[in-house]
Amino acid sequence: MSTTAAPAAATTPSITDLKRMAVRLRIDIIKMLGAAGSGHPGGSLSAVELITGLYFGVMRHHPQDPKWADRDRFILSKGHCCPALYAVMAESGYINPEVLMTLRKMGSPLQGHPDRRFLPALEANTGSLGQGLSIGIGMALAARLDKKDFHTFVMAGDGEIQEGQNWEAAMFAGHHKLANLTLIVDYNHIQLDGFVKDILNVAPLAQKFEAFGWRTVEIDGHNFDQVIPALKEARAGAGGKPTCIVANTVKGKGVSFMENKPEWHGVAPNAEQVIAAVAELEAAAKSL
Ligand SMILES: Cc1ncc(C[n+]2csc(CCOP(=O)(O)OP(=O)(O)O)c2C)c(N)n1
Repeated sequence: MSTTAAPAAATTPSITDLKRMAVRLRIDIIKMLGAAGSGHPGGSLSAVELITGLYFGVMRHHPQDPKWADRDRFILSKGHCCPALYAVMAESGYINPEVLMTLRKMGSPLQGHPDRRFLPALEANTGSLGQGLSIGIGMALAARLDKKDFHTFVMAGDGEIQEGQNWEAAMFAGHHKLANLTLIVDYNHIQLDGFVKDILNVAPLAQKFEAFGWRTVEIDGHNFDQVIPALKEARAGAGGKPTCIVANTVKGKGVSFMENKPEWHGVAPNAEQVIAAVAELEAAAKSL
């Protein structure tokens, strides 16, 4: 059990600082996946601004005391995109940055899908899609019962939303008005091997969640000017309902040869591709 008091409120970095951080995280993700030789670049890259906004703009958390009882919870339900989570955890101070390059290696705390046995600072083991929202509901209910004001954030993929368990969970959270719960859907329009609209369309997503009793907001998930206010309003429990943030994103964002291409869902870049991707990202950082 943690005994550490609440950390001093951190000042939110400027939008320019957040953008620079997002580029750094994308470079980490590419290098980690290149070193591992396997993994999921597309959905890791699409989630970067959302995860950066959470860890550096909105969540109350305490990297020096990961089990601080009043911390906000974050569950990456689309667990295959953990390179983005590990990169932001390193940037925050939960993980030694040197460990990032051990991704997917035997004995590494950074397993191919988040695993608390090896990295206890994680809130949940994920990777079997469709379960994160239900786990988050459990945490939000516990907060209500314990009269604690921490918030639980869950991130799911748009393909993942096809899983039926999400809809039972959505119905439950809406019915119980779990305003201390936020679902962020990384709506990058692509799932494992094709476009969501062609395989099993989830649209209109915001209207569906509204019908289940949620407050919904649609944003550009790469624009910090939209990401930060949407996360802050959700954190505040606006509307007295759970919030679903439908974040429109681009799979593979930031690396032109990966953007919007289903084939980059679950293939690591080779050495040449790592060099090209990092060069492109570094060039983008210079113009910020
Ligand atoms: C229950 C379950 N079924 C299948 C898979 C295999 N799988 C891994 S990623 C993925 C596609 C996920 O698509 P999406 O949620 O859109 O993720 P993103 O595009 O953000 O990577 C699938 C089917 C899984 N991990 N879990």
